[in-house]
Amino acid sequence: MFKRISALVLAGLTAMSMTACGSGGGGAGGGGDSITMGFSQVGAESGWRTANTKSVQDSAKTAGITLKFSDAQQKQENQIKALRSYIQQKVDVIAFSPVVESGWDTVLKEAKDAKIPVILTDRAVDSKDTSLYKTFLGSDFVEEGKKAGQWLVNEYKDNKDPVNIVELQGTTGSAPANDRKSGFQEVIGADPKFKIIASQTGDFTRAKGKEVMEAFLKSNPDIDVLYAHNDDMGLGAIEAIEGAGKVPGKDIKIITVDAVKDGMQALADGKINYIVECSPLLGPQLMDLAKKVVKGEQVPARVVTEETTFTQEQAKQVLSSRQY
Ligand code: GYE
Repeated sequence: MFKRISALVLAGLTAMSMTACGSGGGGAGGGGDSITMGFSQVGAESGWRTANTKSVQDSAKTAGITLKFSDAQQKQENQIKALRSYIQQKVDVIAFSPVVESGWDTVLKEAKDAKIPVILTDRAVDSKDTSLYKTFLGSDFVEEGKKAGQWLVNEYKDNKDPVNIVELQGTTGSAPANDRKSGFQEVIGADPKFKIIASQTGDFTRAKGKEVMEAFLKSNPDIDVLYAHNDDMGLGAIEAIEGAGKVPGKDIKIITVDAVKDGMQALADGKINYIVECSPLLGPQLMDLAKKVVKGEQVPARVVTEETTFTQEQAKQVLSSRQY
């Protein structure tokens, strides 16, 4: 049962006067105890995102939560609009995966004033006021960057020559791009032989990953390693590398993050050398947290997803059972 009775009564009145969509907003109209969640997704930029969206939608169904879902096409302004519309509709809880880290304080304050709890899922915000959201569920991206760096340090431990690295960054200003870069840098920075000779965003997409890698290959004849912040950009880059007559995984070693099926296939095929896992299956935990915050229960301020890493051999073993 809800604790936010007064908010609900208000929600009910508003819903009756304002909307006819009958989606059970705020438990409105029916007076039942079903929860309505407004979820603003980043976009559909990668295999990871597709799996994440499916996980959220499936888990909402299983949990009996009514989901209002919107896709922001990687644009912050679209997400802010979606959040405002959820506030207006007086949903019970808002969950969103912020495309970039900065610039959320105003709209989060609006949600707080409307007494709608907010859950950050997948990506973080840099708001100083942590009372603007209830919890943040997602991976530790700095740790992922470190794992990528550690593999590289180990791979080149007997090598004295410079190692020329190119980096395909995720969406500029996003938490995973910022953190995967800094975690990686922290580990490889301890040895001056590792040199990042080019680093640019590929927006987490395959098409942009290919395009930027083509440019890298043209201006840098001597690339030893590609570090791509996700599988999709790595997969696009593989096409560029093959197009330039080089062998991915051999002439250029490739490290990526995510471990979606297509990435794992390329790893098993020897085209990628190492993948740091980032799980998109956040739906079940998100729904549990949503139920708790709507009831007014305490939840941990941070819930970190458990993840592993994969070598080529390990990819061959788990590929057939990979869910996404
Ligand atoms: O790694 C990438 C997606 O935020 C963790 O976003 C997510 C990242 C994921 O586009 O593939």
